[in-house]
Amino acid sequence: MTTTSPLRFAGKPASPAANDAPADAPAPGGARWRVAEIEALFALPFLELMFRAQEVHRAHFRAGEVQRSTLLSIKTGGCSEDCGYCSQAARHHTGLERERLLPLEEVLEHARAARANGSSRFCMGAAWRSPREKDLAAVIEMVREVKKLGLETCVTLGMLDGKQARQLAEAGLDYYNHNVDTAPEYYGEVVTTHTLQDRLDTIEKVREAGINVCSGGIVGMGEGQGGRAGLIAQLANMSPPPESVPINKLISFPGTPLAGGEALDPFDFVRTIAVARITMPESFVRLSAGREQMSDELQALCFMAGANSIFYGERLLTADNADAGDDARLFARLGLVSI
Ligand code: SAM
Ligand code: DTB
Ligand code: SF4
Repeated sequence: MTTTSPLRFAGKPASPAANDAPADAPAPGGARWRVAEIEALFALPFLELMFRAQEVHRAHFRAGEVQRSTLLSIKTGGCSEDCGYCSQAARHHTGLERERLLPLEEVLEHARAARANGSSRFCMGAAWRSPREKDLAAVIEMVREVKKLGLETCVTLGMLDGKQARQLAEAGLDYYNHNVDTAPEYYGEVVTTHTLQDRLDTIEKVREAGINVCSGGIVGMGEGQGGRAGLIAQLANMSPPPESVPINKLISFPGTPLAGGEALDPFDFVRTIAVARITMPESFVRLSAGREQMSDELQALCFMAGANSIFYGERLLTADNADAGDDARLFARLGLVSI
């Protein structure tokens, strides 16, 4: 089972030259990782790749320590954007009920429960292209109050301008999540209502405001190994790379354009984690969406490959997450420690 026939990405990469250059040629624009080098990592025999990822992981982190974040969708559905994987796009008919921004007290109840469950970070997600002034003011209040509970805060609200990023920084926001999601040459095949450059601009504004960056992507959209190499290259070549790198496995929602594609070889998911670990040695690599469909053994391989963060708790945004009780048992069986 491999992703040899791309789902939608039938076209050739827009800039094949970068892929064709010899691995020892100087990287363009001062980039530290050439796509060809990253492709070479993906092409390593599985056990060799795992060994290298473990070496890098142990040189930078204590093995077995896993950070836990809990997610809450604070504003669900009805999004103006057309991201091909997303259950929350208004134009996709996924049967999802659109909801208003949650009231502060309800958010705090979830945050207290997350803290009681041993999460160190609380991530609030909103299905917006970008936040309106009134909505941002309400989210800022949530950030302030969640921080008072002693939790790290993360929000993902869509595109931001510089002023909005500074406002969030002033409220003490710790992380902003904004994913690049796939390789540059494929972005336009997945989303048409905004560009990859829009997303990179937001990430830059977040960075300039002094907020930690959480940025990653989705695998299993039919992108192939070259597409996964392009995704990792973008992230690893950010200066600095994101502090937090969520690697999501596509959750296939009936009614979305990307539903029903060919299944990803689970080892290719593990390879993506390992390559992220090797190329971003100091970042937390998060084993993110799709975990509820993974066996304990597959998750253990992801931890071996260098994943050291998970989403913990019963829900992601609109999809179910792995069961918290099962996670606690898995941590005990593997001797993992939550940080
Ligand atoms: N609207 C904001 C945005 O697009 O950044 C925040 C919410 S959006 C749902 C956050 C991220 O969730 C996306 O960038 C994508 O990586 C991930 N995601 C969304 N739907 C997914 C799916 N079906 N499978 C895997 N990951 C998904
Ligand atoms: C990220 O990279 N993954 C999270 C978080 N950032 C916001 C979201 C996953 C969403 C999975 C699909 C859903 O629950 O709707
Ligand atoms: Fe909207 Fe974010 Fe979903 Fe795209 S990924 S449709 S921007 S909620």
